[in-house]
Amino acid sequence: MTEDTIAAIATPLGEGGLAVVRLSGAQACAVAERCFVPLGQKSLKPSEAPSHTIHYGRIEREHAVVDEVLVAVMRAPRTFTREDVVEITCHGGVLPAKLILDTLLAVGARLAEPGEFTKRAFLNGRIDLAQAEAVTDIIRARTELALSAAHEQLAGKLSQRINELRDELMRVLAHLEAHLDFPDEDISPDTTEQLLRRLEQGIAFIEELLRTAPEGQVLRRGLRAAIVGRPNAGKSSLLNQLLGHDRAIVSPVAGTTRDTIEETANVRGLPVVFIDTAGLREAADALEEEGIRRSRESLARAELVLCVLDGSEPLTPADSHALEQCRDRKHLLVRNKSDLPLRWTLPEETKGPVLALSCRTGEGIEALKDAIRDTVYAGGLPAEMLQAMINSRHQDALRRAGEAARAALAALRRQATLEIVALELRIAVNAVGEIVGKTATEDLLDSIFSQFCIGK
Ligand SMILES: Nc1nc2c(ncn2[C@@H]2O[C@H](COP(=O)(O)OP(=O)(O)OP(=O)(O)O)[C@@H](O)[C@H]2O)c(=O)[nH]1
Ligand SMILES: [Mg+2]
Repeated sequence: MTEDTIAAIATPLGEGGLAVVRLSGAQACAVAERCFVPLGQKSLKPSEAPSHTIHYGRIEREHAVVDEVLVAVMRAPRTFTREDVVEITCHGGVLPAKLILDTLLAVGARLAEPGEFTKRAFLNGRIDLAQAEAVTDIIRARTELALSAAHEQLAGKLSQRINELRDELMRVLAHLEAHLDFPDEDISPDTTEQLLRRLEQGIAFIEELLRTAPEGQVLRRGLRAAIVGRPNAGKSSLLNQLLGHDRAIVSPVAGTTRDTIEETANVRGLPVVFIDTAGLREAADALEEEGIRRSRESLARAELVLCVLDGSEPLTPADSHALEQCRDRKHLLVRNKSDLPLRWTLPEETKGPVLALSCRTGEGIEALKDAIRDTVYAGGLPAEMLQAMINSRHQDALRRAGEAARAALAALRRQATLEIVALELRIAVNAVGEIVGKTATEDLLDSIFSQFCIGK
C-alpha cells in the first residue's frame, strides 16, 4: 500500500538551540532531496545516503537559502515508523523549522496529523496499541517513577501480560468451538473441570490487572491531595515545606489564604498535586465565604486529605469540624508546630495515627512524604505489577472482559449450551484484544492518536 509521505515539526515551537522536522513515508528521501543541497565533503544526497547516516548541507527553496541543517537518513524497516524516515535538524526558533516544513509541503509532503508517526508505527506492526499509548505517557511523565513505568509499557511488559491472557482465553474458546463442531460428542466432566479452572485463572488475572488501575492513574495524572484545617493551623506553611519553596503567603493572621492554590510536587516518585485551601471556619465576610466554598469543593474532589491541626493550642470547634469533614475520606492527620509544647490529645473515636511535624524546623516532613506514598501503595502491589499499570482505557476493556468471562464461567457451571459459553468468551477475548489493538475499530484508533501532539 503506497501511503503519502508525511512531515511535521517534532520539537516544541519556541526559541531553542535546535529544532527537528521529521519526514516519514516511501518518498521521504525523494522529497528531502528536492530541497536539500549537500555541502560537506562527505555529504550525500538522501537517495544515495546509506541508512542511518547524517549529512551536512542547506535547505533551499527556489534557490534561496532557508537554513543550514543536518539531515539524518534512516531507511525502512529499522525506523520508528518502519518506513523511510528523514529528520532535518535546523536552528532552533519558530521560523527556521516552520519555513523548512513549508518547503517540504511545497515539494510533495503532506502535513502529518497529531500522532500520525506513532499511528504508522502501530499500523506497520512495530508497536502495539498499549505501547503506542506508552509513548504519550513518556512525553507527559512528571516524575522518574512515572517515566520508568511508561518505559516498561513501551518495552511491552503490559502487552506481554495482555497477550498471555488473551492466548489463554483463546485456547479455552478453541476447545469449546471444537466441541461445537461435533455436537454429538459430549464434553467430558474432566474437560469441563479443566476449562472451569482455566477460566477462573483468567478471571483472577483480570482482577489483578484491574487492581493496578489506581496506581496507574496516580502515576499518569498525579494524586490530588487537599490540605485542610482551621485558620492558622499551618496549611500554607505545610504546602511550602512539601514543595520546597515559598509558594503561599504565610502569616499569623487567621484567614490569610483566601483562594485555593494548586501546585505539583514529586513525592517519592509520585506526582502529587497539593491544594492549599482557605481555613475552614464561620466566614467573616463574603470573600472568605467564597474561599471556604472552594475549600470544600477541593476537599470533595481530593483523593487524599491532609488534615492539619495546630498542636500548640487546644482544639477548637473548627478543628472538630475539619476532623469530621475528612473522617470518611482517605486522609492523614497532621499535628503541626511540634517545636512548641503539645496542648491536646485526640478523642478516642478519632481513628488512625497522627503525624507530628514542624513546618518551622522541617522535622517530620520526610515521614509525612513516606506516609503519603504509603497511602497509594498500601494495597501492597507486587513489584512485578508495577511494570503493568493499566490506564483508564485498559481498565474499561478489562472490566468488560471480566464481566463476559464471569458470565461464561457461570454458563459453563450451570451446563448451559456451549454456544452461550462460547459467545461470552468471544466477547471477553475481543475486549482483551482491544488493549493491544488486536481488535481495534477505526474510532478507537482515532480517539487514541488524536490525543498525541503533532510531530509524534
Ligand atoms: N512555631 C511554629 N509556628 C508555625 C509552624 N507552622 C506554621 N507556623 C506559624 O503559624 C502561622 C500560620 O501559618 P499559615 O501557614 O499561614 O497557616 P494557614 O493554616 O495557612 O492559615 P490560613 O491561611 O489563615 O488558614 C504563621 O505565623 C506561621 O509562621 C510550626 O511548625 N511551628
Ligand atoms: Mg494559608
